[in-house]
Amino acid sequence: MARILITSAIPYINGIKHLGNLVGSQLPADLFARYMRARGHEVMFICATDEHGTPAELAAAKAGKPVEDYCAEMHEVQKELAAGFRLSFDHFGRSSSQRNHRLTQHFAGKLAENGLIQEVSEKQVFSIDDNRFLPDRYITGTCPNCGNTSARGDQCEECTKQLDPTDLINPRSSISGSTNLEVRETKHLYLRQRALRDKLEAWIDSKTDWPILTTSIAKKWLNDGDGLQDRGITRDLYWGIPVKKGDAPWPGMEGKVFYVWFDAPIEYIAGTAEWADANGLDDAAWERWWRTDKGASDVTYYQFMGKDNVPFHTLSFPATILGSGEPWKLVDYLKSFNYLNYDGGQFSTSQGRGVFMDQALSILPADYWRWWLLSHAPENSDSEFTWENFQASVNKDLADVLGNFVSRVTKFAKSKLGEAIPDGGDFTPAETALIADLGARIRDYETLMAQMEVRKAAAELRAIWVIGNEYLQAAAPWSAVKTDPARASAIVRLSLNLIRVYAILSRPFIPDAAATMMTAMGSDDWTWPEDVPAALRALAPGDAFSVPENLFRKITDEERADWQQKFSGIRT
Ligand code: B3M
Ligand code: ZN
Repeated sequence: MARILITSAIPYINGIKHLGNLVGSQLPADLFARYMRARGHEVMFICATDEHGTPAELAAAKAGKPVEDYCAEMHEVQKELAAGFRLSFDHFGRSSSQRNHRLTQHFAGKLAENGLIQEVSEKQVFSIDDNRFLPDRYITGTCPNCGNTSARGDQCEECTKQLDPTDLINPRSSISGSTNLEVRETKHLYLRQRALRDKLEAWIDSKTDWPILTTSIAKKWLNDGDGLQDRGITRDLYWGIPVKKGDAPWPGMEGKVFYVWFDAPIEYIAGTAEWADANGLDDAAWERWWRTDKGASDVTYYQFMGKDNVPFHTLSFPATILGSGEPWKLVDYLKSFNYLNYDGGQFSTSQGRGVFMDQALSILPADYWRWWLLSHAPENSDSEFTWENFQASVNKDLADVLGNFVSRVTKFAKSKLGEAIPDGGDFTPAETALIADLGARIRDYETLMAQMEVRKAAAELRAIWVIGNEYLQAAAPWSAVKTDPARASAIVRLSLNLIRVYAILSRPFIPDAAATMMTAMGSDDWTWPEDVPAALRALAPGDAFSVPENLFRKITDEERADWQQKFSGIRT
């Protein structure tokens, strides 16, 4: 039994995530976690909400709520949606937790001790009426390029020109509207990533098994232009983790917080500590996942994320870990994803374009989405969600192939042989062939799942479902029952056992349908089918089974057209 640590990129707190976000991190991480648990490994699967930074402050202001309240509410919303999608986190934490405060301050303190923090003086806009420094995007004014009167201090959204706040004509505070602004000197902390460049490069070079997408992004950032840059890790914001050196104050840094991207990945560790706290366990319980001096040297750590998050996880976060000089666990394997597009364009949170997690669950149960998203995961290139494709996949794969097999077998068995597992004779060449085929495919499926080849694993699973239908078609118990009832019993017995095996194999993808299948077979034995012939005799003859309700329904053309229309515009 191995010990497997899995983290998914932690979603921003400001708003509900769309399906593109889901398939790029949390969902494939869940697939992998479920698979590894099914194989009997010890799994720790952590996610959280990413709660700090300007976007959180702005979203709270827009909602007219104190940022603390806004984050607490949105955390609950995201947690519930995660549960709705059956994301099986061991803990869904919060980057604003006290655990993360302490750990973030701890890392900053260690980095400072090791000479890796530089204090830099900068000029920044101070709002006298708001009594605070303003981050660039908190300043509004007229764009010198196109005349847009509500350009932001970092960029004009009309003409897309990148701006400095001092470029703006008639600048004003986005908080109060005040024009009473002046430029003042302020100090910020920089993480000296350049000093860690060689260490980072050697570490990345040692990861020869990483997906090309991951390595190419990491190398690009390591080598492009001037190469790895030192990075500001503090901000003048109210909401965030106060800048401290461990437990001690940091002179000159009063009123400042750490940059959201400094504390967010540390939440992976803090989230595991939150898990221990929530379960009444001591520090040793989470440290054995993260500290190689405290038991984590036999842990394999996997991260899942969209490609835009790769630089922070291959350079910045490792710089924090390596720079601390302490024996914290570094990621072993980083699985990254391209983007999922939506119906001829992009999913967009700011524009409300696409299908969002709450909307998806309001029209169909989680399994339908899980299956489509995972079987179309944007692994080797961007992929696209269209309603036609969604309808076709659901109707063919789930309803026609898997659902139909389960329904045909159970209905036939019940009507001709009664509602108990029949006693069947020995396997004939037809069953032997099925077992050989199934066995080979299951071993393939295992390999693909272990390699996190999500799309290929889905295709293999579908092929496994197909061979059940083919077997049933060829064995034709409906004919056999007239001439050779014992043979019909044997076919049905095997087919019912196959349903149980399908439940086990399919569970990482479609956990609810898997549970329905298992319950219908009157079993709760989720043992992985290492030994296929044995697994196909696992249900005891005489035990009751039942005909499950339709596992999957088909999506009609009217529904498809209706949803296409409903989600074509902009979310309000
Ligand atoms: N919150 C961005 C995102 O949700 C960011 C990830 C943080 S991972 C430590 O895509
Ligand atoms: Zn402009």
